[in-house]
Amino acid sequence: MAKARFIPLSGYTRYSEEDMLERARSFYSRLAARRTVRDFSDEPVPREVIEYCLRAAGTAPSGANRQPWYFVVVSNPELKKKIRQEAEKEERLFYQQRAPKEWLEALSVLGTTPEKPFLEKAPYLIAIFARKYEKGPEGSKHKNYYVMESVGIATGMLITALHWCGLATLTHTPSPMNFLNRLLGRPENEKPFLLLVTGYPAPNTRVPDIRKKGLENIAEFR
Ligand code: IYR
Repeated sequence: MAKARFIPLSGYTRYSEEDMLERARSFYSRLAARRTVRDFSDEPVPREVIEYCLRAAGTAPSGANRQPWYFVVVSNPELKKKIRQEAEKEERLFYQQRAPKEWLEALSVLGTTPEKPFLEKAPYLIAIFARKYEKGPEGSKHKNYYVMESVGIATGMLITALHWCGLATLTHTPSPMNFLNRLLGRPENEKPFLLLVTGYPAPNTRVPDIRKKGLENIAEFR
């Protein structure tokens, strides 16, 4: 069994209470300005920005530090087209057959449809995979822990990082999305988690008139 090794905590910054409050306020107001968009510009985005945002996501905490995530960044137009075709095939079935009435009702405020032009238009589709287990030599399997929690946290950090850089995102979950393994050549120990569409919003993009709950409705202190 590996023995725990410890090193000094470096890079930690403590702020005065006044500075903390200022940072908390301004971070909140930056994040509160984030909106999911479904209408993207095809303007290219520097790849290095995406690389740093992925590095930021890769700093996420994870169960037993297994870092059970894998990101495939798709910009190739033919590949984006194939992803769109497969996603729309599933989405048509979802909207026309699979989705219960109650679900469609819940979605009605968003105005979503099975048409997903953004999958070809946006410069980057980031396919996020959750690695259920790791493969050792001779076919042995090593379980990962809290995989969905870990990948969810990393995805949240990725969305935050991209927003911080001025990029818009759309968390897209065609269901089922196993086709991503096939199109992107990912192994069976990886489960598609979501497709994060990224780029600049199209000029004059409009978004649904929906609000976030206030603090009093999402938290309490005891
Ligand atoms: N995957 C479908 C449906 C959809 C489901 C949820 I939950 C949303 O918040 C939004 C859409 C689609 O992308 O249209």
